Amino acid sequence: MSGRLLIVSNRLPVTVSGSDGRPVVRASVGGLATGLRTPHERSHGTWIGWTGELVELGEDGRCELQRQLQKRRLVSVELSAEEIRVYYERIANSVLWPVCHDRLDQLPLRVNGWDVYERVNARFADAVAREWREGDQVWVHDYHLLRVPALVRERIPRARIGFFLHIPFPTPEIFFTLAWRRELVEGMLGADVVGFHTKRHRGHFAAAVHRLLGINAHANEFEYGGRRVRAGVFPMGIDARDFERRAESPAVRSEVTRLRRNDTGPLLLGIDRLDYSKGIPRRLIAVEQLLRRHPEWRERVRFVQIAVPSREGVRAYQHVREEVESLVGRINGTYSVPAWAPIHYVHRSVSRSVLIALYRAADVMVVTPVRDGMNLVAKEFVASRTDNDGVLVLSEFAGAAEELVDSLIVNPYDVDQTAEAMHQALVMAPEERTRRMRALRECVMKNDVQRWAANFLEALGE
Ligand code: ADQ
Repeated sequence: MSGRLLIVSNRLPVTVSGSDGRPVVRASVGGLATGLRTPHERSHGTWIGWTGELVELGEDGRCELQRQLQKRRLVSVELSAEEIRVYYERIANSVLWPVCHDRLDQLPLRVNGWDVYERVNARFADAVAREWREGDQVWVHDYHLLRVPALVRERIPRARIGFFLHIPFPTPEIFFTLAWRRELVEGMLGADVVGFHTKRHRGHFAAAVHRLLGINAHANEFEYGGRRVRAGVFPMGIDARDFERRAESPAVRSEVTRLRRNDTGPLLLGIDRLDYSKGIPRRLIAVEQLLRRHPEWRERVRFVQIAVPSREGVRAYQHVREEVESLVGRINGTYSVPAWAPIHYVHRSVSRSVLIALYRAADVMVVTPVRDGMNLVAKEFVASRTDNDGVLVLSEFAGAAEELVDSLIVNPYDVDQTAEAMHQALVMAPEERTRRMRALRECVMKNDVQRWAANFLEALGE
């Protein structure tokens, strides 16, 4: 690649906190931040995004923040309180997120604010136009910025632009409920390469383009606006070597021993952001069904659910939290005895070493979203299992199911089937567990996040 890479995402790959009015900038550990770190550094490019809501910094603090961001070659796009509320919390998280996860029931009754979404997307495009130099490539990420590729194209017609959607593209029937369906699709078509996690999401996109604009794809390419737009499939991976290395570390080993202490019963594990797309309520009911149908697991099996607080300002997220907590209470109330409870529910984020220790200690990892773009938790579990043990129960509606075919695939809406898969995982013979885990590991270790970024950028460079 000759030019630089300009990465554009809603959030910058850092978190900013404050101490005594001075900013503290820390690198994020998220998948995107890790995967794009190398291309960002190697190409000496810029990363354009929002810092997240800032604590009170004062004039000096703000200057200091700009200096620190500049050192990391990050450019911040600032959002007003109203823009955060409308562009981020309403349009992105309360409208686009539920529609892309097939949850029309979560939509507000009246949707307005597309003008604010457009205005913020235009601000990101302006920032790109200021940074762009001849030969640079632009890589835009996710549903917050669906209009950005077209808006950059307006400003720099000859720019090389890529777009990647991290969440599902729903079927046209569902996508068409959005008043701005046409503008959004045209926004994405501003790119030269539009990437998805799975063939299914790409298929839905192609069907939407056909029905809205009458354009057919040939060999996954559209002729649009006198250009060729390629729709590609790039399943995202994780920093698999890093998980593998940490899983072997003394800190993780001693944490596994601590988790396992005084306990001989098997451990089932769920780890998610607390989001209605992740299928936590039905997963809890499946655990209940497991205890009902297979009483031999009572007072033996433990289900640990870690749910990271997420988007707490959005009402739908408060509802899902209440639903989960009431189910945990009901199921524990029914099945617990003084020395044992079936469900251990933790509503907070855990450190990376505890996270990996949990992956290592689990007998069965239960990943049952009702809809998920990819789901990196499933891959993190696999990468952490250098012991070639542990069983993955995986929803057919997670993008990861297209690749991780050696897991036990379930339909999360079929609670009885999910409960039976948990049972099957618990009684699975060691040889079969090993055979399946080896196959899963081969896939996850090979198709890691570095490879994902390299594949996308190669397609963009063609
Ligand atoms: P998410 O919906 O956030 O991502 P996911 O892919 O599972 O979902 O990634 C979650 C990340 O958060 C993982 O790296 C995980 O380790 C971390 N995490 C989860 N729970 C945690 C906890 N309790 N404590 C600490 N860390 C925790 C969106 C899409 C996905 C897509 C990704 C990447 O919704 O479908 O896979 O982007 O494209």
